[in-house]
Amino acid sequence: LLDVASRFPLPNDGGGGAGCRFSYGTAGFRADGATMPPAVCRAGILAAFRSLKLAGAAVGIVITASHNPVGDNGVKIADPDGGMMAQHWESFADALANAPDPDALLQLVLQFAKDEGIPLGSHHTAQVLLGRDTRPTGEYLLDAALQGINAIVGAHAIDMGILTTPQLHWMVRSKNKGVKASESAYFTQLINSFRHMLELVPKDKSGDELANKLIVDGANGIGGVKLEQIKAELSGLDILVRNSGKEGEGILNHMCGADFVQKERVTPHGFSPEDVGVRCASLDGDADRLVYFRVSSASDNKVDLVDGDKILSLFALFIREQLDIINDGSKVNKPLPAKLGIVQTAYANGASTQFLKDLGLEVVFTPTGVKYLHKKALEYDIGIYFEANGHGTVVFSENFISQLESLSKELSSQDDNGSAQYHAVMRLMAASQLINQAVGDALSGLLFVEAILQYRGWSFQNWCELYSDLPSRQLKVKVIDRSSIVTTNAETKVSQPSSLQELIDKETVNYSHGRCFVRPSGTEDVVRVYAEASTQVEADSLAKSVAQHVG
Ligand code: 16G
Ligand code: ZN
Repeated sequence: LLDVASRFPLPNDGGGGAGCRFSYGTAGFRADGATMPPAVCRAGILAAFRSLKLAGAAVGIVITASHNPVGDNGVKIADPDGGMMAQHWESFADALANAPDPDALLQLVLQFAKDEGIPLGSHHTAQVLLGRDTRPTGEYLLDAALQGINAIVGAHAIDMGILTTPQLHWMVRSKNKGVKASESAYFTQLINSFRHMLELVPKDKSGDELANKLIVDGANGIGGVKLEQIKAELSGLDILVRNSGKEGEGILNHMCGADFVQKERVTPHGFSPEDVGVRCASLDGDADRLVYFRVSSASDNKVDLVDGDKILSLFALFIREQLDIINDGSKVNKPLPAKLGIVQTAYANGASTQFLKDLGLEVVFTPTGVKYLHKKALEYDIGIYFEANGHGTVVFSENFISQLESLSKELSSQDDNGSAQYHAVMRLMAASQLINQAVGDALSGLLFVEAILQYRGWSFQNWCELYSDLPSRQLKVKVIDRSSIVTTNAETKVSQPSSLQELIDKETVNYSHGRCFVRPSGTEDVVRVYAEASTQVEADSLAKSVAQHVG
């Protein structure tokens, strides 16, 4: 350990210097790629420890900075279930990344091992699967991670290569379930479950000629590369990938990708007025975010956006309908009680929340960040979560899956496998295979969207019309210390400074459908302001006046 730590000294002002202090935020450690090796090496040590603590279960390391510029990089750890690393280890992660010198690092590690009862020594094993995105610093950071892992006796690193973030999370989960954790197993699962979903589309639902055509903006990242690999096997879908990451097509996330399209609401690089009317999707640089859009007119570069909230609404509608079909079935002796929960954040457009509540669904809120939403979603038989920015998935409890399995057996033994109930059961089973259970996954989400649109015989227009978004505005405010703002109620209210919430309330009551909240960003040194109101002018004005109180 001493040896490895001395090979990766912290940058000069690291370990307490204000300019460079690593903090394990919502997305792990993230910074300029060139400054990352010490943090990534230490993340390797951390991951090996995590696996040792969990009796040698496989954990994961992903080297990516997602939608951020190509020069940035980052590292985060996946727990054995494929989800984010347990939150109570984050403070150890911070301490480890900022330990000022090799001796301090060694002391910290030994103390933590003692406090947590982590078994050290040659009889204990640890396994860490590693994946990285296409960033040029990835290979060099991978080496730093490997050195960190190998510094721990008994730890075994397995490099899975260049992958989307959700692929690596899926592999970690699969490995621990005793399922083959390879890329081909992942692809086979997507392709087969997508085919099952299409086989279950009612025969009368055939759309027009544009119905199967989809153009995908791959953000010049890894998602487009993977989609190119499997698209020929996705029968029933005609996919064209742009910004595919091929040499000369453009720079990762630059003027393209899900984050760009969702925030700027303009066409990504590579799209033109010729694409008017065609259904398009956009992934982010590591393919864990997905939004849809359509070039709105030939005269400007604006798009009609379908964000994470509307993807969630489509999923919720579909799942609710299948549950209703199952439970309305006269031949089912026992109904299938399912607790269906929808998880959103304060950024969810108010119109989406209203739409979901009008369907009679239970909608709950958590703070921003996948780790919070995912955890909440796991409390349900079927939990559907999405952030407006396109990160989300649907999680099915094991208990519910086994109930579906027994029901399908019961129905087919009664010769009922032509019935509507049986089809609905099979659709939910296929959906649970198609949609990534470990983490939000743009590729599996995209295929789920496409299957549902075909099932309903819906065009992009039908989907857009589910509800109309309330106009909204987001602003960033630079402050001296963003941690001076503390929020509560899933970030919808400010608790400190106490006077600020009163000021926000006073502004908000002046607007019809007014809603406004502020929160310190977890990834940038700013405070974010979000406002919503009946008109764009009002949303802008509400955001502006609240921003003045913050600044
Ligand atoms: C991270 C989060 C994302 C969240 C965003 C908020 C994960 C994997 N990613 O990118 O979910 O929306 O941070 O950023 O959790 P902010 O705190 O700067 O607004
Ligand atoms: Zn991402």
